[in-house]
Amino acid sequence: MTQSRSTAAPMLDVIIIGAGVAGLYAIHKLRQQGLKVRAYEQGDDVGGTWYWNRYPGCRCDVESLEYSFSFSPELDQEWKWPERYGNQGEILKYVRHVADRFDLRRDVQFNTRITSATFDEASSQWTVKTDKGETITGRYCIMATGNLSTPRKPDIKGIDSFKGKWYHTGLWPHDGVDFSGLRVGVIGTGSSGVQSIPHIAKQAKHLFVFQRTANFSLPAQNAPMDAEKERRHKQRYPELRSQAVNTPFGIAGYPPPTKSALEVSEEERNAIYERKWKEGGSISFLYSFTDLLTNKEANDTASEFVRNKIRQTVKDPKTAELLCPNDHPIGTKRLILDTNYYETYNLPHVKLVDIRSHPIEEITPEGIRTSDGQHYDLDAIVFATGFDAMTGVMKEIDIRGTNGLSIKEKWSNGPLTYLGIMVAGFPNMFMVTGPQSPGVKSQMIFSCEQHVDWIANAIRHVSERQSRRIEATPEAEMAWVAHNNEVAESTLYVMANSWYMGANIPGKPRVFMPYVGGVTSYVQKCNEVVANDYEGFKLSA
Ligand code: N01
Repeated sequence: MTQSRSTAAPMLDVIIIGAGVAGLYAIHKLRQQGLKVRAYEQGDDVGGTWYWNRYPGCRCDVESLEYSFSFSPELDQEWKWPERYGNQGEILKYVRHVADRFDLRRDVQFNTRITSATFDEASSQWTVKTDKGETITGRYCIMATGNLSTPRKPDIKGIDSFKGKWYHTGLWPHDGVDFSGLRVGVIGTGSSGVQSIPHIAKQAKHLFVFQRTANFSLPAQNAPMDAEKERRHKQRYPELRSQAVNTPFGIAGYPPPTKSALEVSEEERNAIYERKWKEGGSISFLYSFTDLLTNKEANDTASEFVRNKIRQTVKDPKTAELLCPNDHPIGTKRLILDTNYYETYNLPHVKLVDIRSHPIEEITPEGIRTSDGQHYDLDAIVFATGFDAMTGVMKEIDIRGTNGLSIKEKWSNGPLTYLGIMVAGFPNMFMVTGPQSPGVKSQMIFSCEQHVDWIANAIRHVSERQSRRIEATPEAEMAWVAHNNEVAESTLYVMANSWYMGANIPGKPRVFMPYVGGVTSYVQKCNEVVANDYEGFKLSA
């Protein structure tokens, strides 16, 4: 009989789970504070989401000059982004460069999955276990585990009987996939599906897109980096970086709207939408008017503008109508940026299959059968079916706080956090961009840095107070969750069956998870908490 080997590693100040953008910055920041840290990473390299999501067409929807670390002015000046929006390969190259330039890899253990994390009351320490049989202890534990880290393959009858190859966009093979000459089915039309479909269509002999819900997508208008724009942006980097905090999404440089969509004539309104459409980008479009995310009537004007664009682009009127989203206001699900998505449906070998009217009944050894009796013969299936977002990864690790309470039990009716940073009953455990923080509704790297800086200060504060333990109080947590829900309810976001709501996972509690009160008010709140002597947190020896 073999026994799993259990070795005791030396105690750390901070255990970091994940070596994506958040984990890497946490290593850098906390090491500067003289702390002994180590990150544990499941993959064999750094990069997190940009390491796993290698599907063709994967590209960031925030411009590359903005989607980057801000902690090093030298890095800001040195790095050259080749395109307006970074593609997966470019962004991964950048993250790797950051890891090397700041010598971060020496504090990362790769190919290591954390299976459990347990808080010990007596010592005020966390003990984590790895899939390699190691046991590590540390004063603090930082969950730098990302929000979209748990890819989800749907539970479709017969799924394991398929004789061809299948792929998930969030777990794409590192050496790529050649679809040349193949009959391919893509299930899912969120960002991953919409970005990959035009690329898969370039190779496949036949492409069937199985769409349950149509989503809004805008043209990215991606292009090679404009040298003059880059020069001007780099000149103003410090100013733009500090302005980001005074914006709703943590992205500076977009003039905020001043008028309601209902205040202007239809002609003026459409001219503004047209200009934004040509400029490309979701922030710019959502900034057309003040009330697109709060007033349904205002939102309808933008939704209809985009639906008309789809009708003008897609030649077959029936396909165009199926591609027109009509179950949610524009922007209440992640607004997608694409390159040639709608145009792809004009290709003769690409067919949209409406699985809203005729759901997938089963996956057979040879393909997919829908409820109208149609069978689609396939050589490969691509699941672009998304993630168990925001809470999935936290629930996959057996995390236990005081009294042995697990995070899974604590969050059985949806996530409960204070500021999206801590959870009452889980002392000394911090989350980077956890639920109920703006994370996924902001420029992600900005929010990762803001949280890591806040956490680093909190750790320093605990030690200055000669305490060993910091935890959110249940009262502060309850008030924050209520505030989060109240803010969400005042917007149109709650009208969409999105992953923000947990709606994509059967049985997952329907709770609106991100904080949508905007980056400015969120950061103000975080700063106020500190100014008020860590209001809502309890320190103890
Ligand atoms: O996942 P999704 P994603 N049968 O959940 C469908 C970020 N991201 O990977 O809507 C049939 O959005 C599902 O249909 P429905 C970004 O934040 C960013 O595309 O549930 N269909 C939907 O169409 C994004 O929002 C970038 O009816 C099923 C799709 O699968 C987030 O990641 C790029 C199904 C899932 O869409 C997630 O995007 C990529 C089933 N059983 C991702 N189950 C950029 O930066 C699910 N679907 C640009």
